[in-house]
Amino acid sequence: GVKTNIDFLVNVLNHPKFARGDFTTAFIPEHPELFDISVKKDSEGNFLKFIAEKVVNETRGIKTEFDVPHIPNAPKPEKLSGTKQILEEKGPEGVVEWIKNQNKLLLTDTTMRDAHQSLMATRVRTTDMLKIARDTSILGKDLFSIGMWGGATFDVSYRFLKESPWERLKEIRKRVPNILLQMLLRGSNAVGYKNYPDNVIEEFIKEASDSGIDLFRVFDSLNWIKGMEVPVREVIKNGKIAEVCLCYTGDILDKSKTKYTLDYYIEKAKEIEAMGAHILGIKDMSALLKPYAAEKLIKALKKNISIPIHLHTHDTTGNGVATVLMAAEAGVDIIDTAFDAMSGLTSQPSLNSVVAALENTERDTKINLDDVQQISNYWNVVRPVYAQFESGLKSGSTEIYKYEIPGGQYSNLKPQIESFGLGHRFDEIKEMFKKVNLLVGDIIKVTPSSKMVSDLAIFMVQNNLTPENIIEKGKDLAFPDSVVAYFKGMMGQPEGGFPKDLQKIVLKGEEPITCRPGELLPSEDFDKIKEYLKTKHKIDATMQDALSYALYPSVFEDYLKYIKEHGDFSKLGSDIYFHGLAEGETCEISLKEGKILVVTLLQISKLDKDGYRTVTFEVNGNRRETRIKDRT
Ligand code: 3PY
Ligand code: ZN
Repeated sequence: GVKTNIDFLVNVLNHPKFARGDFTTAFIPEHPELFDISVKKDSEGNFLKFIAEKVVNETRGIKTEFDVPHIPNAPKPEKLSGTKQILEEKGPEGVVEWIKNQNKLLLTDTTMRDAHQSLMATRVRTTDMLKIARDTSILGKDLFSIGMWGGATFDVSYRFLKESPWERLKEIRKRVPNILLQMLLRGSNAVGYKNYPDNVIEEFIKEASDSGIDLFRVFDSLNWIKGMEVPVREVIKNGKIAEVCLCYTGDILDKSKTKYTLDYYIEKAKEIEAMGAHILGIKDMSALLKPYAAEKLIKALKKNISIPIHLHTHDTTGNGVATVLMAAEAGVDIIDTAFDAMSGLTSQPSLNSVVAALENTERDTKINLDDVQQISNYWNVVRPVYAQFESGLKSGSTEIYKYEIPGGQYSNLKPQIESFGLGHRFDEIKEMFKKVNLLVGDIIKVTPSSKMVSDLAIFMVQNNLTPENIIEKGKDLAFPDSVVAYFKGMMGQPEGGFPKDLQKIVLKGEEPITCRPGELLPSEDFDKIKEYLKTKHKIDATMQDALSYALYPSVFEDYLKYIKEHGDFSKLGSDIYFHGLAEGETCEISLKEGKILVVTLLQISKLDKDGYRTVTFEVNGNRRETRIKDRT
């Protein structure tokens, strides 16, 4: 009917190609999605339904009052030039040269990636980052880099936040023209938990480079150098900065520990320098690098390699700032920190504390404390909105030295274990984590190897297995996928090889591999993926879409389905996104079409005989009702 034709016309007019004037007569036949008039993205109804769902099934209209964060709106200096301009003008080698000429300690801020990954299960939404991004570029203009992508942020954006990580990168880049943007790449696992074919890694790095990433921090979850060759080569090929990591575990000060010694780290660092890395990253994901160990390590590395050193640590054990200061004293070039409102505990040590500690010393960061305080103030007000995702840890946890559990994983482990109904056995599982590490060969534990260790620890507690009886009892058990993948060699090769007995029990006759897993995996056919996405989801798939599908097929498809069925809520304020509206509360919602809705939640009705509740709103002066099934 008439309505159908109008919807079709709206779809045509809103199509980006049509809007750009970039179309031919084949435009309509080539875009079957134009006929898809069931989707009314951003429509008023979608938003009301979203809020009504939230209040009926989650909040019941009860909501804490959140303060509105102050956006500093700092005046833009005439020339806003930073590390990004050095990269653009002089390339990665120019950046390396520049770092070497600095006496000041250079700082990376991790607020938009590892800090929220470690403190609140990676849930910070793009909209909250964008509000402070421009100010960060001005008030934080002396930062070396901003860590804002990679690690778990890619998966979580699609899976839980229903927003595009690519969009996040693009929008932050627009607002931060002067500071290097940095991502964490899990070597051959990219931003996932398994090995991908080489062409996925290559295309991913190319696309991330083109979309705004300047510095790739690459690591391998077993410190297996071979596992990083493809990504490092690709980063260099794209003219970006390759920061290659040495993951730190154990304790070099403890003479009784003979596997991960100072010599082990020096040898690895030399290999990393030899593979063409621009910067050496020390990745202390579990906060095991004690202050005096940091001094010893950095001093030794400085003697043995000539590329700059970038230290990444966490504050899990409570010694974070001390480690940073000792590393600074020993000559480290760059340190990861987080704005104080987002620092400490399982996150990074506080940027503000480090800046203050080094004022008027040789390594003075020259960062203005009052300026960065304004950014901290913003995050201080944003953080309570995400309280439901915080782990509840109230203090540092020195027992981590014993268990060697990475920061992000430590804060996640308790809820994960509770979800298995094993909450009361948390201490036992931590002990088992330690035992399992030794059982699988005393390995580096970081995503995904750390997840394998916790999967096995939980599995052993569930099945009453012990290191003593696993060989006997494990014969009849199917081990978790991650454990099978590890012993098969699909995560790479651990230092010192696999324990052979357990490997046989887990693999049950299957042969392990010793080469790079990427060599065996068939290349991904991106054209085929694009074709599939076009047919199945009616989208004009870009390389970014195809990559997202290649990395996380079902997560990406669920995301597409969600957006299509429910709408895109990525621009909705986080207090509403997570907490809905309180009865009587009013909010403004901007629709993509440019329209603004002023929405008040009037009331939530009693349960009707069919198990539904009617939620009544006032929208721009008109009464609107939505009936929602009560699933609680
Ligand atoms: C990640 O891989 O996401 C990490 O942060 C590892 O420490
Ligand atoms: Zn980390």
